Amino acid sequence: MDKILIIGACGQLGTELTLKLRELKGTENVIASDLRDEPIDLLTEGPYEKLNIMNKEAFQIILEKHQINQVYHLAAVLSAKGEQNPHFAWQLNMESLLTVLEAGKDRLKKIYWPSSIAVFGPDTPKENTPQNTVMSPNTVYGISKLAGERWCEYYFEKYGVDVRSLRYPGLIGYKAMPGGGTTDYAVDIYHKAIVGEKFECFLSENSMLPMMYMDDAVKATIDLMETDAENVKVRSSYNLAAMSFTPKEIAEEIRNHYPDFEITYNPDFRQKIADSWPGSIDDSAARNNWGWQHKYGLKELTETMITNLKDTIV
Ligand code: AKB
Repeated sequence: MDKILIIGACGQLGTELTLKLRELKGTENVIASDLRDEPIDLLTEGPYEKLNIMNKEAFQIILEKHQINQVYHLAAVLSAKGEQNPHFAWQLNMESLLTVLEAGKDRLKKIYWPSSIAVFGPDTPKENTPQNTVMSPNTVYGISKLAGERWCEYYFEKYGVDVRSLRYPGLIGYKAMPGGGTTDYAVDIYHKAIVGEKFECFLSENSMLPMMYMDDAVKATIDLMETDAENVKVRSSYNLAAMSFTPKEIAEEIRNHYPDFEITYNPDFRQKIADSWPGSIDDSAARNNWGWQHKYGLKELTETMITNLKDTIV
């Protein structure tokens, strides 16, 4: 039986992944953990542990207590926040991964760890970015994700640790807010639109970035974790894609629902980060190796975000 620990369960992806895994594996078999004393409201029904993953001892105690055999390690400092405190971001993102990978040597059957399009940089081909290409990240987040990918492959090759990973694009969902990313505008914009407010975008109107609706991201993650090990041919991290759009395009799509919606542009330091990332991603390896398929494009994303946010907020 799988006993799963989610590290960073109260975050944007963690919340939705925990809910889905509890539905699939049984609430009692999925232990949420995060820095907070108590879980967020959506996660109060199942087991919860307060955990700072920098505390290796506390991590070991939780593994032992719940007889954990799978870990989803989602805790990280993201791209924009990482630039404010680079050393801390490096320390947290790297040390926590190594702690989890070490546990993979004996106790854990499988590990999931997210990478990101941030592993790419200004020298990377921008369109249809291949799985294997020039990688020259220039954010501390991107550097830590690229180094993390190398560590994942190393632990798989050297110690047989079954660690699996996806390079997420910007993730957009309505259940939990993102924090500290460059793609966060694409969540905030919906929150402003449904309450009839004007949106000031911190990226310029033509900044094209790869994005994905949360249900697709959760599905990809669980599909990758559930597929037979022999199908997982990439042990660094898989490119993953669904749609790409600019702030101007998402605003136009929102205007199909709210014709008076207004957007202004005031690019800040995050513009440089966005400019260094690809506009679109070639994820054919994921599609060919374990059958990845996305469901949501910009139109479906916008309909779903607006319908659900209207129910929860307005
Ligand atoms: C960020 O913007 O930092 C993240 C990411 C693309 O990894 N959403």
